[in-house]
Amino acid sequence: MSIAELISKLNTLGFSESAFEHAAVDTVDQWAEALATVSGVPSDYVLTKTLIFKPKQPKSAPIAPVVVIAKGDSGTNSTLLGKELGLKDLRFANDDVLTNIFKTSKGSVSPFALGNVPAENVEHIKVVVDQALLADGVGKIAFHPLDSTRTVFIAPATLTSFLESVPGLAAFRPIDFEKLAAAAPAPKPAAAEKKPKKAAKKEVAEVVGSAKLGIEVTKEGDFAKWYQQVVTRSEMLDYYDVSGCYIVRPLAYFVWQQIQEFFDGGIRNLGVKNCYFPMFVSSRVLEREKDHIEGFAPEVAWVTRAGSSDLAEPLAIRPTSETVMYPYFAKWIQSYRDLPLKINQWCSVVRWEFKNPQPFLRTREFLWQEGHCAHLTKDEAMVEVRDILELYRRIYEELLAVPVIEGVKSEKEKFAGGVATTTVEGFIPTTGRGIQGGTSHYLGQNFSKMFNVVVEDPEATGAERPKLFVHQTSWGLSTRTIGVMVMVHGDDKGLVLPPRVAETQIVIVPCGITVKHTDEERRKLYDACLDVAHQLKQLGLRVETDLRDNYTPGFKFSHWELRGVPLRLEIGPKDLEKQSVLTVRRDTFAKQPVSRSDIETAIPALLETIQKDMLVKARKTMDERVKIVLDWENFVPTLNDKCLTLIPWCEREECEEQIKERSSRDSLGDEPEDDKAPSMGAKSLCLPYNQPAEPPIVPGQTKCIQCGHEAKRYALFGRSY
Ligand code: 87F
Repeated sequence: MSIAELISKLNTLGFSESAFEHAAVDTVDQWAEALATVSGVPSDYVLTKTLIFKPKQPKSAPIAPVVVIAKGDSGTNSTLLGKELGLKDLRFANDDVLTNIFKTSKGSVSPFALGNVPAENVEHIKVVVDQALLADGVGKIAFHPLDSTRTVFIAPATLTSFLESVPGLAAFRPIDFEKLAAAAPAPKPAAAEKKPKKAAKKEVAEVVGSAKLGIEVTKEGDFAKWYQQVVTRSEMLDYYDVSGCYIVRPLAYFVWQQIQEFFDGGIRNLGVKNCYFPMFVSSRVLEREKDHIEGFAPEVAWVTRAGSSDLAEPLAIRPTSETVMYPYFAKWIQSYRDLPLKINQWCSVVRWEFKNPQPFLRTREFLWQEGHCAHLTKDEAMVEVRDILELYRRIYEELLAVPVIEGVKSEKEKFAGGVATTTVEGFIPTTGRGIQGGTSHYLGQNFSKMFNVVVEDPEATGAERPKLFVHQTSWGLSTRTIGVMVMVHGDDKGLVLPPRVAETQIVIVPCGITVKHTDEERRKLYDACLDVAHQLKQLGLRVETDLRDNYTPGFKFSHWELRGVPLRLEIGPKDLEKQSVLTVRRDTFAKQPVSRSDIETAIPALLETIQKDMLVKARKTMDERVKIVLDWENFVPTLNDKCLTLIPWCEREECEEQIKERSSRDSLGDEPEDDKAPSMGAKSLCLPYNQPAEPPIVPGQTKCIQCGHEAKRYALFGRSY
């Protein structure tokens, strides 16, 4: 059984989370330590140990192992257990038994290894389960899903269902190890063993609950940890007790609201209206478009119960709203005069992914907008697809100062339900990976045929007017935008926010007040800070004044730097005398005095400069790291230099699969840059609209760098999120 097979089996038994990855562990203590560094694990869980014993038996007897599934800190004395089970001389099973019967090895033993036991051996196995794992109130139980570098947290009921599902396995036996030890003549005190485990658990809780101040790692040094610390410690986001779900705190939500405001204005100009559809989808409606939903089905979350009673019909939670909306398109569109129909909704969607969750980038519930339109003609629909893509580009570049590459997806990467997918692709320099930023699809008539969204041909004459299926578009952009922005601009001090989306654009910090200064002098300085703040607020700028008297200026600088505030104004007694303020940019830390009389022009201009410079800098980095590659030999080395590639490509799906496979194989043995990267193959990110001019693709002459077929265009390939 593979890990994936095990997880999908557990899914059928009530388990709906993902496995957490960590360093390989051999002991319960190491396990606790490893989990303490993993984000998103449940706040309360029980560690376990699974022990495989073998009684002394005649050689001719079939091997009859005893599998003990116990709480990590339960005393599992083999002599007492042997007595209880009426077995002589219980000993730990040797490696042969682990390898040949359970197909596992020492550090990785778990109850799930029972799923590997050949049928002829299963009937001889005894399974013992520690009562302490089955008691009321036990939350989640931790096991390795066949491999000690991963952990799943499952409910006790899932464990028992799993055991019951192993074909041929006799009933398991619950044993109260505490009672067993207490009843024994000379019980070994289990207390000594218990203490360190409790301490280990506390450590987990402390790490989860801690509110450390700064960023403890560098962006280059440990990017995954850096990102996690930046988003949490800047107070953009917090972890939640449902794995893969996060709280979007005001600082991040403000960014989202700026995006909403901009995009709402943009789509209003295009004649799109906002609306809201319910989040629940009946299975009948969801599955009406079978082909489209098929590949996505494992990610659909279902509500099956209300209170204590099962629903008559389970309800899906929307992962996207095509099938929710289009039956109503069919109802509302009766004539070509009802076209175009253009609607958008801002909502959250749920996709129960099992890949590693990442704040903003991959979360099980996320905020997005989804637009859905119906047109009479393909041309009209295509214009809209591109208009929306242009708005997405502007959100990235003009609001978030993140450069993107626009293009069209390959056949393999497009939305399977549609005809063509256009995309804006971002780039994360630190990992060298591309990231899909937003997609705008031309759905053609695929959905209108499925949902019967038809009008009469306005051009036709006579009584029998032929029906025309409408041409549809759909487009979506999510809070992933925020994660991309953080990854692109953040630095070792924390978040760096572009002024247009910063909740606080300017922080004013009084400086240079010492014990030598009088209360009067302090008050004058504070008043000056408040005056400047007032003046700037009048201009519509978002300003904070940090007059807290229990923190030093240095502490305040770090506080606001961590939170990404684009501009700091320092005002000290000397500045008062000179009638000036000192400006300090968050993006460059450049300092520049500004005269009080110039504030109203200089500060807004400086914010604009910061906004512009952030994009220029990010674009320069991206441009340097998007490389034209003209032969396969340079493909993987270029990826390994943390670059994306532009390659002459044949655009065949088969070739794309080969590129992924070959680039993954060729890069084995690389420095691991994060958990996924070492052997990650390259995907096509898009066929950019803006094609390199040099060297030109010559029809009939230029070859695809992978397969040698005729190259059609340059394609952007890279490792990606
Ligand atoms: C996950 C589960 C079920 C993506 C899914 O891109 C269905 C889907 O249809 C699914 N994940 N998709 C494709 C979404 C296509 C399209 N929908 C409107 C968008 C933008 C907004």
